[in-house]
This record gives sequence, structure tokens and C-alpha cells, in this order.
Amino acid sequence: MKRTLCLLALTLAAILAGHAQCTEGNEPLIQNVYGRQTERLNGYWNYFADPLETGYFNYRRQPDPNGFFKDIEVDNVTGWKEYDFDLSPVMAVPGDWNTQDPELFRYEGMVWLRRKFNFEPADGQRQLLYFGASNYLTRVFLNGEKVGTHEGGYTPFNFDVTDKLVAGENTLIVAVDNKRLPERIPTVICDWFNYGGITRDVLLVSVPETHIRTYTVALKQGTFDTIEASVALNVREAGREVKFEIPELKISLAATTDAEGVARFERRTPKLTLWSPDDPKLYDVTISTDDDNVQDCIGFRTITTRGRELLLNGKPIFLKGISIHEEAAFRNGRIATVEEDRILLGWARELGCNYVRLAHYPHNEQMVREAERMGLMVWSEIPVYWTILWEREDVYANALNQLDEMIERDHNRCNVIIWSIANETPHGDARDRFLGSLADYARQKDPTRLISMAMERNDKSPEVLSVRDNMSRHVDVISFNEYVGWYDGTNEKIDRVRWEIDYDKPIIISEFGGDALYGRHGRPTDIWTEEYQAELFRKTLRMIDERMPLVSGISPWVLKDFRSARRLLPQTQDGFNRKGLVSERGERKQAFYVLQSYYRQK
Ligand code: GCB
Repeated sequence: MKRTLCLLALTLAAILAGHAQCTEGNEPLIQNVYGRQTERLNGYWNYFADPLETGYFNYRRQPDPNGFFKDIEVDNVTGWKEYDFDLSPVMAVPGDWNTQDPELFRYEGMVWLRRKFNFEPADGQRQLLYFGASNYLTRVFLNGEKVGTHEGGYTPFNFDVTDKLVAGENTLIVAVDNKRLPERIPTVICDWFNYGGITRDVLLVSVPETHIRTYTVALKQGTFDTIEASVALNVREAGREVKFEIPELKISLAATTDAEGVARFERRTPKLTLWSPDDPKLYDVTISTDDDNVQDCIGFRTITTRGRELLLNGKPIFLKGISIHEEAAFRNGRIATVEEDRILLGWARELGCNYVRLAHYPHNEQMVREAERMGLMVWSEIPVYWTILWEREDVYANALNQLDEMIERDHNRCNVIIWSIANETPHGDARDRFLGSLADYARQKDPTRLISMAMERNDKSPEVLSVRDNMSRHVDVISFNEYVGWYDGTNEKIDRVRWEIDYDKPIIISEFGGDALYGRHGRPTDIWTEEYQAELFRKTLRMIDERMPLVSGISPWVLKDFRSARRLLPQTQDGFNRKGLVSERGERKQAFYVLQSYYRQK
């Protein structure tokens, strides 16, 4: 107990420090922007690259208090400015800069973007400026004033800009910096493309002074038929009436907020249809006060474990999964539209999946929502990947903040069954402390889901494979990246190995796979061919069924060939990781059909 309290105190201190260090000016995240009144600030924004960061630092590299580029109208009365947004080209927001401007394809640094928009203030309304994500460090200026900063490339953030908006034309300027640095998360090396830019929606969310900030709607723990909801206002105001309605279930409840500004609801609902991949039932939910109103679609399910079994709604389930990067099919840039989400999820369905591992960072909100509608369970992950600076408090605070934002955004998505706190991290005391605290935080913030991380193998001998990791006691599910036949021996090794995994927890193989260039053929022993990859899948799937302890799910690596600056081999990789079952042009490789027929008979 003492230890838990201690960790909680540490965690709280780190969160507070996190907000001070890696983010600044952010309001607590508002839940479900898509169910509210918003104005989209997407569209074409003027931009220019600023590799020397002239627009942010003065010549001594001190942040310039006047922020040179923050507002072109007021910053330089002399007119001697050496930049001009009006004369600069435009790029689409949301969108990465790498695939929009050939000169910026490999650019890693600062880019300034500007969008003008008209605004008419309404009495009693507050305006939140919301970014779905922007990679990586984002500094925001509105009408010449600094609004705030956010660190982390894959989670949403919002600022209250009510007092900075003016009637008529407004100028929003955003500096985005995607440099890779050792203290960032992810850090200097990772195996995916470092797309920079404002990569997700930018919205102006209009809410009343006192509004519904967030809510949680789920099954009461330990039950299959009792809906529980809590609704939090943006202020600690007691005595406000809040309504909670699910018309289809004839639920219409009212409650008043307590001193924390929170209203709670509970209702037994024997006729509830639980969400599952076979029947991804969602209910329309309305939450309202006398002047605020949020609409959502919510499903109900339980996800628990029993020894080595994984249980969905109390019944054992096998996760037929695939790992996915958020990179658009055919176009191969950061996903910018929901249609692009649907293509990837459609391929996962075609494979026969009931589950997707959204690697290695939180994907866009619509991806998760579409998956929920399609009956796909989700593993959601923060980019704590490979070698993080485990000893540094500011790095921990940043990881914690990204974890917090991931959970905050998606805790009402019933299809999210696992929060993953890391991928392939080297063992050590500092790492264990770092990840142990993240796991405790996630569990305390959201006790309705399972916690996991993609571990590495730690074998007992070259032929007796295993996972042994101190983090095992912190996670609910033992997940690991396997790779026999690719990074460990060739395909014939798969038939020789034995497995001993000593934990009594469900096992998920979070990755296995091998590279194949679409259209390259040879014998099943010829590396880089479709035949090699297909054989690797056949052998691995047989091994899982016949020679491993009970495995509760798999998410082979990976749905589609994806860009990675680490993949240098000419004529084979050409800048792409080739472990996709589908090529970067959308062609299915042989292994696609091997996995598809396995999932059909499973
Ligand atoms: C891994 C990583 C993944 C890589 C993959 C590979 O273990 O988790 O990010 O892309 O291997 O292809 O090497």
C-alpha cells in the first residue's frame, strides 16, 4: 500500500512537472471533439521551412520573447522582415510536409505554418483550439500572442484561446519541429518514417463557460449488465444538473454534480447487447447540461484474464490480429483522411482479423472509431520505443503525458482492449522503474483495460526460447516480438525450437515476420522472396498451434510495406520496410493468403 501511495505521489509530481516542462498552456483535454460544435481550421496553410530556427530563437539562441514569426502584422513595423507568409506556398493540413513538398521529403527541423480565419464571438461561449496531433514539438501563436507548446507527435492537445480571438480576421501561426533528439519520445532511432507537420485535424471547439469536459461510460466492473457513467465539468461546481440518455435502451437519467463538478450515473440494463467482433453493437449516447450537449456512440464489453486465457465478455477469445502503421495505402504518407483509415482496416478485415495492433504510437481518433464500428479490437501504444533516456525525469514526464493523453482521448472506445506502454526496450533497473510507474499509472487511470508492452525474447538457450522480463509482474498480458526465421536463424530454425514461458498470464505474439519484395519469386529458402515470407508464416503458425503454450493472440508484422529511413538496401528495400503482407502499391503478397486461410479456419 505504502509503495503504491509513493508511486502515485511520484506520478502526480511527474505529471505536474510534465505539464511544466514538455507542454505549456494546455487545457485538460476535452473528450470527443467530434460530438461537439466545431469549426474546422483544416485546409491550405501557408508555410516555410526554417532550419536555423530564426523565427524562434534570437542570434544567441535564446528563445526570442517577441517570437519573430509569431505575427507578421505586428512584429516588424519597419517592414524589414525576411520572410513573408503571403508569398509562401501552401500545404494541406492535416498533412505531413514530407510528401507534400519534394524539398522537404527528408527534412527534419522547424516549419512555420499560418492559417487566417474569420471568427464571430458569441456571448458566454469559450473557444478551445484543438490539435488532433502535430509531430513533434508544436508552438502556437494567435494574433501575435503565444498560446502554448506541446511535445509529442501522436496525441491531441487543446488550448483555451477565448481571450486571444478577435472579431473578424484572426491569424494562427504554428511552428512545428520534428528533429530527432535523444531526450525525445520516440528518440533518435526508430524504424518508421519521421513525418513532420500538423498531421491531424485542427478545430476550434465552441463550448459554454461551464461545460462537459470529459466523461466515462462503461460497464460497471464485475458486471455484464450495469452501465456506469461519470461526467466531469471543466470547473469544480456543485449542484449542476447533468442528463444521461441512451434512447435505444430507454435510459434517461439526471444527476447533479458534486463538489468536484462530477455527476455519476448507474443503471442495470438486462437487455444490453454487448459489443463483440461478431456484433459490434454501439449505442447512441447523449450527455447534456442545460446549455451543453455531447453526442457519442458507445459500446459495452468486458476484457479480463483467467490464467493464460484472455476473456472478452467472459468468454475465451483468440486475437486474430495484424500490426499496422498509420501510413496511407498507395500514397505512403501520414494518413490524412478517414477514407485512408478505412482502406487499411478494410485490408485487415479481408485478412479475417478481429484485432489490430496500432503500432507504435496512438493512431488518429477516427482510426480507432472506425475499427470499433467494424468490430476490430485494438491495441494502442505510446512511442516508448527501443532506447529511451530512462534516467531522466523530464523524459519520464513526457512519456507519462503521452500515455495520459492517449488514455484520455480513447477511454470510451470499447474496442480498445490493451494499453501498451512500450516496444522492445532493453532490460535494466532504470527502465523497470520508468515502465513500472507507467504501468501503475495506466492501471490506476483506467482499470477497465489490460496493460501490456511488446517485450523481447530472452531465451533459455538457442533452442529453448522464452520471455523473461522483470516487467512481467506489471503487465496483464505477456506480449513479445518473436522473429525466429528472420532476425534469429532462417526458416528451418522455426521447426527446431522449443518454448518455455513460465508466466501464468495470457500470451500475445505482438510481432513476427520477414521481408519480401512483392513480385520477387524463388524457392522458400531464398531470402527477400514472397515464397520465403509465405513459408515463414506457414511454419510460424504451425509452431504456434502445435509447439507453444496457449497463445491468446497474434499481430504479425506488418499489414503494409512502410517507409523507414533505416531500410537502405537498393532494389529491395529502397527506403521501405518490406515485412508488409501488402506492398506499398496495394498488391497482396503470398503470405497475405497464408494468414488469411489460417484466420478462416481458426
Ligand atoms: C521490430 C520493431 C518494429 C520493426 C520490426 C522490423 O521488432 O518492433 O518496429 O519495424 O521489428 O521490421 O525489424
